[in-house]
Amino acid sequence: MDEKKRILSGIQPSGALTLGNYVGALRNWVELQKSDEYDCYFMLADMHTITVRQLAKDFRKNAIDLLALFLACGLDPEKSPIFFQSHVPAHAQLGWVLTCNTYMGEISRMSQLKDKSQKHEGNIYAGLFTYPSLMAADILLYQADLVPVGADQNQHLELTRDLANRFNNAYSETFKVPEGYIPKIGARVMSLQDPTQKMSKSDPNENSYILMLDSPDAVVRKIKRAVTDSGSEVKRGEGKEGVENLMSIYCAVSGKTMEETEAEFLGKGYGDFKTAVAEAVVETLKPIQARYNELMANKDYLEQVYRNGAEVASRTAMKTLSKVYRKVGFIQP
Ligand code: ATP
Ligand code: LTN
Repeated sequence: MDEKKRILSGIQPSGALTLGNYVGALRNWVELQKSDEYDCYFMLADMHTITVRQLAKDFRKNAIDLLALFLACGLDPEKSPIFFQSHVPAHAQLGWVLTCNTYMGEISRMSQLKDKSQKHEGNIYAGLFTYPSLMAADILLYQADLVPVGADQNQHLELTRDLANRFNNAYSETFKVPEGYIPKIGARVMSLQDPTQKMSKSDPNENSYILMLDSPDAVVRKIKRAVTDSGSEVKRGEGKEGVENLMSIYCAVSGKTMEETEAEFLGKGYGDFKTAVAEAVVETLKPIQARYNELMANKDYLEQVYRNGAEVASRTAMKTLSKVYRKVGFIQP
């Protein structure tokens, strides 16, 4: 019997991937998969993306782009299914059952709902509201033990755990109650222009984020322009959030600790430090971008990856869904 712990995570194909998505989530997926200690499922959360209106042409491009980036970052489709959420109907099916077990009160408290409804004011669909119960379905369908995500997803994970416990108590043991896996460094990469805000691909100011596909020139320019403070010391501290954010980016891509970084730049100014951060980021992105370009030239391979992924994922998902349907009392078809 397979004793390995299960992992499920997802990223939305809602636009170009940022360095925040990479160090907060994707990079950890690669490490966890490599460790061979887990049985992993990696999902492109395309059904979540349509909670905000998408232009079909751009949406299709973003979806294939993200798949190629998953592979370019090192995810191995031979080891784990990599699939589109919309290709596994059980997500929508369990999502509905869980929506019917979610209180209006608890779902209204989600802070991502508040953020996104402010951003899309006048254009807020009900899917944005019920989105967390679909995310819970994504996780619970696979009986995941661990969910590697950035810190901003904590609240959604809490709700997932509450829903799992609620269902288990009401209908008997059905779902594994999952834990989050949130990295120590890079769980919340901040905007380069405003270190009180999360780095976000939907930020209108393109100097605020680094994209995984940014050219070396763009990376250097954006890091040079990043907000620091009027001091000159590379260290953590009150009022030094901008520097600290650059330090955590540096640590995340170089593998160094914050202490090592402070020691390395002792007596040096922000100019030297920013040059080093930019170089380290460029070096991290270079092989990923090269691999991405190769993969984008091989659409047949990408298609094979997601088709195969959906087939394997569907089998696991259906096992849970059938149990749930039986327990809630649906007549067997
Ligand atoms: P948006 O910025 O448009 O709100 P998003 O990037 O937050 O989108 P996703 O693409 O679904 O949303 O996020 C995918 C993963 O990346 C999640 O695990 C999320 O926690 C993580 N993530 C997103 N932004 C950051 C960040 N700035 N720092 C660390 N992790 C992040
Ligand atoms: N909600 C996440 C994306 C997401 C996800 C998931 C993450 C959808 N389903 C399941 C982990 C597990 C986001 O917007 N960042």
